[in-house]
Amino acid sequence: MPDTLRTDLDQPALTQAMLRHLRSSLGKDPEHATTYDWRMSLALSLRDLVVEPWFASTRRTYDAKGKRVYYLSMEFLIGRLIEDVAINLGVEHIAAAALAELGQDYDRIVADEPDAALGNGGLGRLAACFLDSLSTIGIPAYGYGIRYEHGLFEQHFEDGAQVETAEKWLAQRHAWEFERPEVSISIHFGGYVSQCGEKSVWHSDETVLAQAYDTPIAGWQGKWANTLRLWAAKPVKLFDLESFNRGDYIGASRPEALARTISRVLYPDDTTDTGKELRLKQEYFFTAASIQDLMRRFLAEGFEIDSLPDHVAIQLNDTHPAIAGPELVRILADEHALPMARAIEVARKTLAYTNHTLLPEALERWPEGLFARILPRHHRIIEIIQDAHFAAAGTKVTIIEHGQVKMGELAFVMAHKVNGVSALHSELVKETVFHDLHTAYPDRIINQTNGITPRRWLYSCNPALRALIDDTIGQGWAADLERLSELRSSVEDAAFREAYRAAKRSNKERLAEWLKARDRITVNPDAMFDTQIKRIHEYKRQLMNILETIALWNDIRDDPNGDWTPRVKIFGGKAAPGYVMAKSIIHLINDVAKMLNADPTTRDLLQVVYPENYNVSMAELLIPASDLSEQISTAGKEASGTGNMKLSLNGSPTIGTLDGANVEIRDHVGVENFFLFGLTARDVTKRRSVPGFARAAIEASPRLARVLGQIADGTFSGGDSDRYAALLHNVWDHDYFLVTCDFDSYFNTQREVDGVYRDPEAWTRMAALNTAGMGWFSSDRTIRGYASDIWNVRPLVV
Ligand code: KOT
Repeated sequence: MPDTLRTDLDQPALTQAMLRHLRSSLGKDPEHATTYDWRMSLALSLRDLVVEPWFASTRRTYDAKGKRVYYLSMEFLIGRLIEDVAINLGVEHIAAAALAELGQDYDRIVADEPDAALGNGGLGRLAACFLDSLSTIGIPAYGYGIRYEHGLFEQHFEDGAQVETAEKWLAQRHAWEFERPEVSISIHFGGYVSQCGEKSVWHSDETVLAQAYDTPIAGWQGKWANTLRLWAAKPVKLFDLESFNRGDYIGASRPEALARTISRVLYPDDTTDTGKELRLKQEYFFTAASIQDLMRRFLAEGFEIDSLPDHVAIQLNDTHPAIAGPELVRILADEHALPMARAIEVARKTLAYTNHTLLPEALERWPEGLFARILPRHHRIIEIIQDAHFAAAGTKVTIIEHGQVKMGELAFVMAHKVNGVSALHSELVKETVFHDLHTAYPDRIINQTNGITPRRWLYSCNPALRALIDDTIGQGWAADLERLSELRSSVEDAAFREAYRAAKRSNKERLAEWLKARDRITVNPDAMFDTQIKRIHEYKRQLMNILETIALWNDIRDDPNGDWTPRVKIFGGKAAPGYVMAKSIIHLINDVAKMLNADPTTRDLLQVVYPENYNVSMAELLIPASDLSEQISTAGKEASGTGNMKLSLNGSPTIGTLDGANVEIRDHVGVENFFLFGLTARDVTKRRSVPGFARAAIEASPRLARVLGQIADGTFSGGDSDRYAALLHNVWDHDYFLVTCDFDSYFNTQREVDGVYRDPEAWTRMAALNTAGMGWFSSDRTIRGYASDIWNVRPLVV
């Protein structure tokens, strides 16, 4: 089947649809239409095309009485949708032609769309890839989340330091959603619980409404479309007229302001625990709305209440929706009179939980007092769940302990399956965070290695490589990514390698133009583009990368006529606003960039580029243009990584540690096509127990010692020797993430990379074998794994 679908839609029809929307939805005539107006009319015209498959999918699910999957996630990091939808419907060329006829440029219109940035990083982007795959495979599914008024903050650099401003994606109309005022669900907080005979009655003292907004998510070739349902918080009483009439205008709008606060803003933390009351309310708000909504749908079909697990699978994206356990038990027991033990059993068979991190600071815990005040009935139910678990498993693992409610333990106990997100991570989950629970329930923890959607992360973002793959192995690989292995036989063909290089070159030129236009930065596309793009975190070790950059700069200055391999070091990523050390690392990268990029002896050989406000759309530009992928986390700390998959798929070999999914990527692309360095997870644990390990490593590495000395003496901070004092103290005396121990190994491996890059044929072979080896990392494969091993659902379309 060709990679195009809507053969019934031709370009004149789309042109007419856009002109119609321009008039009737935007109220504009073509002469006065702005870029925004054209973009909206294109988006609305494309949305119209999704509606029919969307209705058909819903009908099909009802007719088949199919089991539905509910993916509960605090985050959906979607990015732009126009290109995504156009590609999935196979109308990309028609859309470009229609716009051209209207005197508009497709690329400019597409680039005008703001990113839907309802997530922080990997966890949220994974949820978005899963939505695409669920629809592509044809599994009846709903994504449930929060319609944040403000997504992830915008990042700016002021004198090299990160400054945050509010993101405003909803300042404009959002073209893709359908508002559902009729789907308004009451969510309760606070109050007390009374006993009425056997029955417990929760008398809450605060209520807000959860109102639904639906976005259809069409899969590949538009054969199936699921729903992303996001909840916005609204007040029960919009306006306090009594206060207004008294002249208290602020008091009059207080109910609305209070309620709306719940869905106002995405928490900007990635892998840290914020422990704020509002966060707990957000978690309960969207989870309770989702559970009520799915229960209503389930009951409307007339099934017996305890057949719930046969018709519903609920997946918890980390512990943020873990309150789903007690909430479901509450509904089954309190509202449907199921005996408590049976309610717990039914809920457990329905729920499953994905763990995304081992970092202790990210494991959610709530002060018991706060929890009991906001959710008194759930607090009591958790005590009952804990007692039942004690009785059944004979373990000492508690859910409530030392005045804290531990959401990881709660999610584990209430799930029939718990999964990690890479082979290594899943083993570490068994050995570390959930060791005792794993012993008590040995079949519960399984692995589902993450994946990425090849539609967005190759087909759409890399048209040059897409065309070469089409020419080489034919079409159809975008929904059958393992077919990329057919490229292997072409890698020895010099003409293929030439074409592969040309595709990479054009992507690098595209990025160079974009950097020039946006940031007035000039980069040389002949240099190696060496890319580290991800959240800024100590465990991801951007610090090690910038220290290595300084060391290389020193070496070049010591021998300016040496045989150096020109590099552009590209960084992208945001730090949580309250994460002081991560912000200091950002400042250092920018300080180093300023110094190095101004050095006439080295700047053609080594450049540092850090474009501000990295997001999904920027990733779509950077990834196809990259030559080398930096995946250098301390072994055992990165649960999986998915950027590592995107870069390798697009032809960037990895320099990396044996961490997360790097291990499996290396197996798939071949160990000879992966630059491995550093300590293993086991070495890391051992090394940490050696007293003074950091100091010893620095003293054994003159290169590293010199770099640290330069930072200390203010070389990069205009003589300010205080700016990085805390950071340096941490490196010398603490270094929990073992930057010092891996430094030499990393530096030397980078020089190996230089050697291979100097041989374009060898490098192209390696890059192409990365593309050819990455088929397994499609999120379609991941979703099929969840469907068979956790959800027990089958696709309704083939
Ligand atoms: C954030 C807060 C609490 C618990 C976990 C997180 C978290 C984990 N946020 N993002 N992650 C990342 O999830 C990705 C998808 O599984 C992984 O690839 C990545 O390694 C995690 O760091």
